[in-house]
Amino acid sequence: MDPRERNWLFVLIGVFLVFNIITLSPLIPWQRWLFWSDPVPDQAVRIEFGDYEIQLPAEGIEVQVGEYVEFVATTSDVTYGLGVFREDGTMVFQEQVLPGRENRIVWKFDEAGIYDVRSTEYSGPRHSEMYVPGAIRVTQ
Ligand SMILES: [Cu+2]
Repeated sequence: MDPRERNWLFVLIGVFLVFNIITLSPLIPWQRWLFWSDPVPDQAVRIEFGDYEIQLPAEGIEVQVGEYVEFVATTSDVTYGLGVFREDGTMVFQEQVLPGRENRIVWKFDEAGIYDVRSTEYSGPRHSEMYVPGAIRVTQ
């Protein structure tokens, strides 16, 4: 191997290592709990998918900023997606909802507000109807 090639290879390996060490570090605030802790949820919210409908808890979803919420999503037929969106349409998080299992995700909301729920997995011709505006209310 040419020495210049070898040096370039070391530079690439160095860039790879530094990038991964920084982005996976517990010094990054949002990585601290996502990767480096195993929080006990303060509440669990069950969401059921089936026949192109999203069934939220009848009492609504009320969450406080900073608490850990476990979303438990199930589907009675095909694969859907549980997507949570801010009012401006930007996505907060999403997970696939697979049949035959409880699909779990723990989340901590950083900002108070009203959040929408959409299906984020194309599930069939009525997929675009799977939209629940104002589904989650997050308070301080
Ligand atoms: Cu869908």
